[in-house]
Amino acid sequence: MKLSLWSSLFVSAFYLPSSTVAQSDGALRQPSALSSNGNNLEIDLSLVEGQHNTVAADTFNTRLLGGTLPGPTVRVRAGDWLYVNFENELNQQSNTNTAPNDFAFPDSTNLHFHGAHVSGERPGDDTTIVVDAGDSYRYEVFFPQFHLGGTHWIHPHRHGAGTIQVAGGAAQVLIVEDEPGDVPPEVENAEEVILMTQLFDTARMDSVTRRSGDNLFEIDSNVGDDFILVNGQYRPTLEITAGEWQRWRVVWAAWDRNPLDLSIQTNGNCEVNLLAKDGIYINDYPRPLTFYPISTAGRADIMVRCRNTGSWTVNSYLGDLFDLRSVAPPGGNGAIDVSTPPTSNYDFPQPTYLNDLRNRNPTNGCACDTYLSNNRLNGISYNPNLFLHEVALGSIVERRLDGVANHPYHQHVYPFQITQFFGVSGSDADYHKVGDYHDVLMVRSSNRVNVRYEANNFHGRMAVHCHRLTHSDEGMILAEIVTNPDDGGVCRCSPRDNAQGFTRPPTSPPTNGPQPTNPPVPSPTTLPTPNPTPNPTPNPTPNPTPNPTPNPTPNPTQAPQPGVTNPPIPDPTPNPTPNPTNAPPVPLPTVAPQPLPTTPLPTNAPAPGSTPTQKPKKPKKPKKPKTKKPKKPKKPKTKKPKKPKTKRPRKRNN
Ligand SMILES: [Cu+2]
Repeated sequence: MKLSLWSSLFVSAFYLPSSTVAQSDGALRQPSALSSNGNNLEIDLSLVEGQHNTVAADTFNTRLLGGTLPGPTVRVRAGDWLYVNFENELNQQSNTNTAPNDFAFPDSTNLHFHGAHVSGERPGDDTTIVVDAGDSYRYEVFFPQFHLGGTHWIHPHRHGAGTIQVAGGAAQVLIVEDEPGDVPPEVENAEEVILMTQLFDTARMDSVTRRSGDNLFEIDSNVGDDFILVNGQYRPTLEITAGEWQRWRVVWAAWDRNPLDLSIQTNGNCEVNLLAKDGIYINDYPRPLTFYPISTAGRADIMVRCRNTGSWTVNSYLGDLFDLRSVAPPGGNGAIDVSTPPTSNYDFPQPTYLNDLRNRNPTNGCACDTYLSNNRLNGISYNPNLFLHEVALGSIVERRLDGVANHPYHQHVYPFQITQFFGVSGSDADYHKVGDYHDVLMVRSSNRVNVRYEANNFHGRMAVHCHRLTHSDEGMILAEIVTNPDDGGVCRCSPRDNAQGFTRPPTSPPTNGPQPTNPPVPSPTTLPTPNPTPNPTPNPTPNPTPNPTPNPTPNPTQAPQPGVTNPPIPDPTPNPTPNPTNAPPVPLPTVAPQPLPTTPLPTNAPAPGSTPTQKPKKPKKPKKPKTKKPKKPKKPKTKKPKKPKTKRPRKRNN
């Protein structure tokens, strides 16, 4: 916007500090990438102290994944194992906060694979894993052959430290590649642009660091209390060639309340269509939209093509986010051809974990209320040994969410389909439609939303929480537990208020489930789990419950027993969980802390009873995980050239 000379002088003289002048970090850059060659991906990744350079801040000292902001993009393919040799290279500061459900443990960490449909059990996406300063952990994450291509992200998820680490910039994009034919030609051929957007809020971080007892994070902003960086850059410029499609992979890698409210206003000079949300293709692409209220932690894939040259500002809720500059095609006479419309009614792959559940009834007992309020879910504060709801594997599950006008509700492992709103309106109604799948959802105009998911692939822990990480760190996080009906697993709800929750019922491993092509290999390099933290986060339940657990574990105070009733499992969890019985004395928990999986589930394997429509994947060249010991400081591998698109038959389910 052009201001007159007088008003410019007036504004700068009276309203803005002298340092607040138009600033930019220049042309938009893409994060570096670590790519699967189609045969699994093994990476070394560290959380380290680092400095970030941007015109937005003079001093910017923080914690970074891979040493950069954002960290390197991780690109995997369906059917891959992702092995992450993860090291926490932070130094443990003295006197940091260790209080439960508070901003605490700033130098302790772990990883979450946000949006990935993968196991929530270790050595996969289990966010109860704790990697303390100086320790390491080898994540082994299996992306099923039927995993849909999409845009996700990776960030630390250590309870108490989520805010300080994510809000400090520790995050990276995770992409599951499309297979040939998965997407329409204009999408497959589009230039890809990653737009990793991260919020920095100096005032909030002052409070978070103070309560955490942290002296590492330090930021000296030039541009006010809060600002958003795109790929680590302040107000960069994105160039697009007129007449050509770009696929924007927008990640709102955030931790606070506000949806991104991405606004792409080009006066009709550019076509702008929603393609996918939270890494899942919508069922009515191309959905033309210029305003995107992407929930905290959500993603939007957006197709953009400009018919004219020109320059426009793309905004977020904080104002200018980046400039979009459309330039004439090189070489020719400037002819711009936009005559071919985007593909309509495209048959995107629809794996069974993304089945349309709008007209299918929830399984008996599987429709439960989940109420987000007062830093609790259904009145329960964080407790890693307690589960909010139990789900029998194979069930269609309904969650009647209450509180989503203020709390971005997020599910790990299983994304969910919106099945009913209660009063949605305005831009919310354009962006959020019944039938859409999400993994995180806040809808300002509809405090109540019903969602469904089909629990048809993975057993075990499935974290659910508010993605305002300030709330989550203060207790607004629990997990649901998916159990095997063969072992008595049923659907059960915790009531909305004064809920008791459920402990993990005894389960036995599936007996004849399909095996992953690359079964988990005992990995001698896997380091033992970091020792139990001196102050275990497991707390006595805040609301002592008079009743014993519905399924009391035999001898909960005894150490986990090797499979007495179950056949020996190869490679029992190499990472023993902190033994609750060794914890310092705590007031008698009324819900007995259970030794975590007495019977380790082969959680990375497709569950038994996985739908037969998911054909076993084509055998890949067997590749053993490398057995090398993770080396100490090792920089992320350099980007490999994007591999040529080879035909790898996609298993479609429908
Ligand atoms: Cu919240």
